[in-house]
Amino acid sequence: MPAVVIVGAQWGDEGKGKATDLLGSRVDYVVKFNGGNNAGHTVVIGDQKYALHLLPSGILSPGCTPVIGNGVVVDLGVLFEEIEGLESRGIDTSKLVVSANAHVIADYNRTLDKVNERFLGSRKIGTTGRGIGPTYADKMNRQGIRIQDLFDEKILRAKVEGALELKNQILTKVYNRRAVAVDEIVDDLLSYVDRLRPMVADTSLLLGEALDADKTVLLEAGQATLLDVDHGTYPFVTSSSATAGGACTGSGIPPTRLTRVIGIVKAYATRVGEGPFPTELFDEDGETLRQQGGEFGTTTGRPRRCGWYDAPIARYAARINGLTDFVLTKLDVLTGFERIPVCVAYDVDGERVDEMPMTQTGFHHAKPIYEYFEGWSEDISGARSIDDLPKAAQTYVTALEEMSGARISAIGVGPDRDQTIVVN
Ligand code: 2SA
Ligand code: GDP
Ligand code: MG
Repeated sequence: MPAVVIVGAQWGDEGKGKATDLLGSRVDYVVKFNGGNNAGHTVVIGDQKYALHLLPSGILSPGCTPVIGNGVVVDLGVLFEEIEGLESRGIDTSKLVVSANAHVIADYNRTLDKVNERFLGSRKIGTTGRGIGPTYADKMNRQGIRIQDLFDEKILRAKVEGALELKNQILTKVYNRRAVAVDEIVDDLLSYVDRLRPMVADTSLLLGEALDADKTVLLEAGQATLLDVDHGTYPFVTSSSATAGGACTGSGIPPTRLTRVIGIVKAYATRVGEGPFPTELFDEDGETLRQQGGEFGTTTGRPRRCGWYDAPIARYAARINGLTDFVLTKLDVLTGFERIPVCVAYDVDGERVDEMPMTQTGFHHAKPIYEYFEGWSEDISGARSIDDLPKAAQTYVTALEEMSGARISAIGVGPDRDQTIVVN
């Protein structure tokens, strides 16, 4: 009855999609438990490339049941667009199950996300503009619309009316926008009901029964540890629980049933949006990482900020998530650098700090203390065992493992499913 969690150990885009897809061919259920269509996973299978935003990566593995858990916020337009896109490429999506307790992203939440950001000006978060924050705010404020509400028009209308009462005041009086009509929202949401009905289930019951029957469940995080609303670089975070704890609350699988927690970590670091990033590079090396690593957002196409590997962050992720192991990705992207710096600790206002600083101000002030590793120039994309890697790459991987607080069980040397070294 294994329940395995996959989380991002940095700021996202570590390659969780590929790792989930790799394991997905051997599991019975893949569950998305947080976030919404702000996520972007690119999965490459042979000559086919798939960009997924809302659907769990397990949708690409025949035999696997993909589940959208209660912790997810669902944009119904995007859901059906993605389903249709995959179906037209011959992918069977009929097994998809959606939690009755998941929240829906209403059109006014997308509007509010964009106008909030504009209003914040230089204090903006750099969100994806998909309505994620306002939808989670409604959930916490007990004004959210859940999937199950769509099946009772009277309840749906009452909830939309309630949600719009204050929002229309804010939209018209603060943001100078037009008021949103209740009918507009209700009609839009109801237009999905017939297609949605067969997919909706009590997913925590479904998953509990699956584990009882010795099935394997993979829980796939969107975003990452440093973007988690509690444990990330608040306020420069997403609005959901992207860590292992969130896998439980966002799926209804209790902590005592989790058997493995895998942290996906890139051989360097990237971040999208605003917020502190101690190892960020503003020079040619940063541009080389961006180009060689294809570091552009899957959802918005935004260029990702790039920097060197930050070991205190990886250790933090290992601790917060209770990682059993790391999957190290994109080692191939470092090929060609003569010398590779790794941040081993921070200098915070003249003091050496070995762990993630306690306060955000401390983290904003953190300057990386680097250790330098010899690079390699050989193409490593064909390596399938540690012994196939040049000595310098082996030394780099061993050093990261020692610094980061959990063993490395696999190494990515290219985007393809097969371009992976499994470490025994
Ligand atoms: P939001 O939209 O409220 O979740 O934004 C809040 C912060 O979270 C960051 N965030 C992300 N960072 C990296 N990748 C993400 N997904 C896409 C991808 C990004 C894209 O996988 O490529 O396409 O631009 C993602 N989603 C949210 C965001 O940048 C804000 O800092
Ligand atoms: P996610 O959000 O964590 O799933 O990651 P994304 O899909 O947004 O970004 C990771 C990108 O790196 C994708 O384009 C993957 O195809 C690619 N990728 C994953 N693993 C590797 C790897 O080991 N090497 C290289 N070169 N690319 C990889
Ligand atoms: Mg991504």
